[in-house]
Amino acid sequence: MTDLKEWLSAQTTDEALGGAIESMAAAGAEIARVLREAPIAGQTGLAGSDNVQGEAQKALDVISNDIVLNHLRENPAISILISEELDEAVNMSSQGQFIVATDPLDGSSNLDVNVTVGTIFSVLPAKGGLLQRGTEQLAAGYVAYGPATSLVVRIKGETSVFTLDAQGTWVQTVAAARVPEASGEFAINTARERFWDAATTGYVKESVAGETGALGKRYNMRWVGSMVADVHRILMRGGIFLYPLDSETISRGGRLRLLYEANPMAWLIEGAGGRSTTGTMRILDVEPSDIHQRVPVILGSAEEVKRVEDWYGRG
Ligand code: AHM
Ligand code: MG
Repeated sequence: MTDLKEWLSAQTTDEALGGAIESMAAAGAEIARVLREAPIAGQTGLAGSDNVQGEAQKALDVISNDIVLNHLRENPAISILISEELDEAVNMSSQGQFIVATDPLDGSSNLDVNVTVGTIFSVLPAKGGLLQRGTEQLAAGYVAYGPATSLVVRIKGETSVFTLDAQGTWVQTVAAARVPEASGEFAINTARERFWDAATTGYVKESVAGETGALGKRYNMRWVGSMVADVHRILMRGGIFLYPLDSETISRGGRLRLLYEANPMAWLIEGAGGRSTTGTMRILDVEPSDIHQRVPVILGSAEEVKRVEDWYGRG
């Protein structure tokens, strides 16, 4: 069986890049330990502070952010950390060649009900500065804290899945994940229907019509409300995830964040043969203007994503 270390050395000769991924994997393993016993330790509920987007932080958001910070501080290859939980980018090692952008605990509103949450990360070259397009990513990954703790990571080639064993080793469990090109499952928060644009409404109506509609095909709907869980399902068995621009999120540019949610997920899904778009352009080509920038996110099975792009094309 291949472990993470072996996989990294086969993927890249850049030991520092492998080391950056190992630091995030170690942070993920530590966060998994904390989450497993958090209700016993009383680490639930609100921490009483707000993050940069004005949202209430859970105690575990803060704890996870600290864990990531500590692991990256120990790694001299990390120059800068961008985190959803921190207003400003944090300078780390002056010799470091990488920027890490992370959402240390995504989907944290699901914590109190024991539903899968995750840590998302993106690795960028430090010389490119804080605001780089997703195409510049050197690596990306996420850790999903579900029934098993999974690490999904991609450097350049395929997207690989590892599972944390009882000894703390990341064991490869899927060598090259493939998002099926076609699918009959979509993920969107349908409670937002009244805010949707014509393209989103058209796409969803057509899907819901099932075999009686123009597509002549039955669709199923899933929405965990935890991007990591929804994306992991899509990576393993196909489907499409949509958090499109709508009349409520339009003033903010979308709901999800470009640097540490949309870009790493798009990188992983594309590495598995899937597709990603804002509706009008490839997510990875979006030029960032702010480290906490938001963006519409549509990604998953290529045929479904193309169908959404088609709806946007009808303008
Ligand atoms: P967070 O970073 O504050 O946790 O928010 C991101 C999460 C995603 O995991 C998920 O896809 C989305 O928010 C759910 O949004 P909604 O509550 O509108 O369904
Ligand atoms: Mg989050």
